[in-house]
Amino acid sequence: MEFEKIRDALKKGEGEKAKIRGWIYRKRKGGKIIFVVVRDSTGIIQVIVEKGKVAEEDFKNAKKALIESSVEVEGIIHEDERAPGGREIHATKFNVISFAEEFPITEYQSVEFLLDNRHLWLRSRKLTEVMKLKAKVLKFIREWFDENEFWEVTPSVITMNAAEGGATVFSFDYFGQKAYLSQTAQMYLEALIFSLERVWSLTPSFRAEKSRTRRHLIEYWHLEAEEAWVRNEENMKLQEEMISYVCQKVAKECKEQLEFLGRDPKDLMAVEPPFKRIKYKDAIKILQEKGFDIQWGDDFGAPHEKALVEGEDKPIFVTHFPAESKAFYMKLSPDKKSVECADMLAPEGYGEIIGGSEREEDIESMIERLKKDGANIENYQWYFDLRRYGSVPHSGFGLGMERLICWLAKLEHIRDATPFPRLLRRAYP
Ligand code: NSS
Repeated sequence: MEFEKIRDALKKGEGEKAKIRGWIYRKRKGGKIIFVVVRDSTGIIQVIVEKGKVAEEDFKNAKKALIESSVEVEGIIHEDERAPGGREIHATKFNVISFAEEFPITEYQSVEFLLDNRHLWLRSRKLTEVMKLKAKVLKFIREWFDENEFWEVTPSVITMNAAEGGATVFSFDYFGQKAYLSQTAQMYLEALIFSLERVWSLTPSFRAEKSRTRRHLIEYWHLEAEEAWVRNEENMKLQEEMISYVCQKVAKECKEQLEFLGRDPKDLMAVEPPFKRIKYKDAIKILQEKGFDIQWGDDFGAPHEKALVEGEDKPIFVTHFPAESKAFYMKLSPDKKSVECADMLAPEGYGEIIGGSEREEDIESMIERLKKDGANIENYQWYFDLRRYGSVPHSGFGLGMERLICWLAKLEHIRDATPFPRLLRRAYP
């Protein structure tokens, strides 16, 4: 008999044979009976190891094996309402593959301790469900891009351009030249639209954020798209369609994960186009009316973003931010003070999940703005070439995968949306 997944063993009936393998999740000892809950990637099942029903050696080993020991089990399915999943296995064989040492993680542990032991804490049910959800979300996003004629491309994460500004860029020595870890793939995606028209990529992005917040990672997975012949409004349309598609799919196909994480699928079913659009200048008025001390030109912090989505059950866009507060590549609006951009804010105060804009085509205007940030203009000549040879109106956006997962999975902190979070002063393990 082949090994089967615990999920499949749980579908079997009384008296059927089962053969599973996994790790000891919980254990309780009686005199002649040991209750061992075993987990694998698909679920947990209770195994009853009874003296006399298995070889003497197997019983001794089952007694000795600590939590997280790896095991192989053969036995007979027995239906029992009290067992998780309503079935248990009465073992006929209990083979310990590796005896675990005393597992360092017990019930109540500090956040720092769990982060130090991240490589082990990844086995927890919560992180397992989050990782599964993230994999599904990536699959749904891929489907959506595929159905909408986007090509997936693979830009470099080593670059000479700090597109999102010098303040948060990591630099390093590239054989005697100063290079950066990419903050965004955008400029490379822009180069690719001239042959492929609609492209997207998923790459790590790096931000040397000096602040400790619940929404910032130093390294995050950046999902970016760029579209030829598209202006700001259509760019927003694409984003709301993509996010709605993902929410609908997650609501329907990830019920198990959502239930465990405490997210009602109905919340996500409600997410469908169109999303509300608010101009930055009106957002400022709304915030002032709500009692915030904020003026035109100020950036939004978490409390502002939370106030703006109050009462909303789906994301909203805030558009037309002041040019000074945004990157050099965003197209200036006719008023020359604001830019053709949109931030998508998730409901429930999860904050900005997407930043996008129409792209500037005027080289002089970009140079002027780059100079203000002290950038080396020479490194941008290749980018200006894109405007010199057959420029077209185009737009794009960047989605922080972990920010999206935070919202969908109702996470308190972005660190749990990625297996090995890179945080201020933490790159271990
Ligand atoms: O800086 S962004 O707002 N925009 C860009 O990088 C554009 N160049 C993207 C583009 O148009 N192709 O970042 C985009 C998103 C932002 O909305 C967040 O969801 C996420 O990237 N982001 C982050 N997630 C986690 N941690 C940090 N530090 C972070 N910074 C941005």
